[in-house]
Amino acid sequence: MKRILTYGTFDLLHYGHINLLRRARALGDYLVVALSTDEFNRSKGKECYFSYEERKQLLEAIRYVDLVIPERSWEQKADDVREYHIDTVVMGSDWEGSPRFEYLRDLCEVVYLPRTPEISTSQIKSDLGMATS
Ligand code: C2G
Repeated sequence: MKRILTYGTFDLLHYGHINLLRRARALGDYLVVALSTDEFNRSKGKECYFSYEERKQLLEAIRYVDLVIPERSWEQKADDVREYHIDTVVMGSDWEGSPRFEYLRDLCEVVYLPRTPEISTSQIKSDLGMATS
């Protein structure tokens, strides 16, 4: 049973997120998504359109997602890998080589998947004339 873990905000869920989740799940048998809490997002200077509970509900409806847990800090990842017996952490290529993930190589595999071009939550917000943060 190969267990995969990924992190994200997943606000205004879109096909770029789905492409990531589908490919991450395909690398194993079980996918855990650590979802940024509203408080953690505020610390990242992000204000989500959907609350944590709304974003969690959307993620739990996706066939590729087996479990959603809260991401409350940058520092929890090693504990998450241990607690959920993770084999591989998967992120989009915008995180490629980031020290926020590379240190996990002592504990598990780290894989970066190509981002889906042309779509992002901030792009959606600007196209809709919403303030992006
Ligand atoms: N993503 C993608 N293609 C896009 C947009 C997003 O592959 N067009 C991927 C990102 O690379 C990320 C995941 O989808 O792996 C979630 O994206 P965000 O919600 O923007 O997550 P982010 O703000 O990068 O938060 O601790 C790490 C953070 O929680 C990651």
